[in-house]
Order: sequence, then C-alpha cells, then structure tokens
Amino acid sequence: MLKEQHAVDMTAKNLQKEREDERIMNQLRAEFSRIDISQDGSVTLDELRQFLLQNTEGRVDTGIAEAIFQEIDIDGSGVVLLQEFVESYFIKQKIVKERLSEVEETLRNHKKSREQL
Ligand SMILES: [Ca+2]
Repeated sequence: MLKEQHAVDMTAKNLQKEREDERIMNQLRAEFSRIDISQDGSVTLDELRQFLLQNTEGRVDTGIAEAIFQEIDIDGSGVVLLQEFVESYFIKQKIVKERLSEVEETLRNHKKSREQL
C-alpha cells in the first residue's frame, strides 16, 4: 500500500518535472524565434546583436553580444540552431547549480571552522 502511494507520488513528481521542462522549452522556443529575425530557424551573431540592441535601448556593446554568441554557439559553426540554444540554456543551468552548491559547501565549511574556534 505504502509502496503504491510512493509510486503515485513519483509519477506526480515526474509529471510536474515534465510540465516544468515543457514550460521552459516553450519559453526558449519563443525567445529563439524572437532573436531569429530572418525566421530561417538559425540565429547569427548579427541577429543576436540586433536583438540585444533593441532590447536594451542600445546599451549592449558588441563585445557582449559576441561573448554570448560564442557561449551559445556550442559547435562553433557561426550559427546557432534551436537545439544548441536549448542545450546551452540547460548547460548554463547546470553550471549555476554546481556553482551554487560549491558556494554552499564553502559556507558550510567556513561555519564549521568558526564553530571549532
Ligand atoms: Ca536567422
């Protein structure tokens, strides 16, 4: 009985996770489509630059656009496809999570060493 309840909870959790992933995917798709000015299914550095300029009232310099582009152009082909765009988002999420747990660990160790004093 308990086991069944656990299975139901897990399914609900997975469903929730799937829905969350789907929500993120839809957002990423919409964002990609906004950056892809020519609507040909790929984003170029020029398009990203234009997008950033439009959305920051010209406060973004070219260097930042290039840096972002290099980061999302995973295979370095000079164009970013939706798949790369999505992948780079999830890679970034993972890096952020790893950094956060590193910081947490450092804080924990710091606290511990202070308690020992
Ligand atoms: Ca394009």
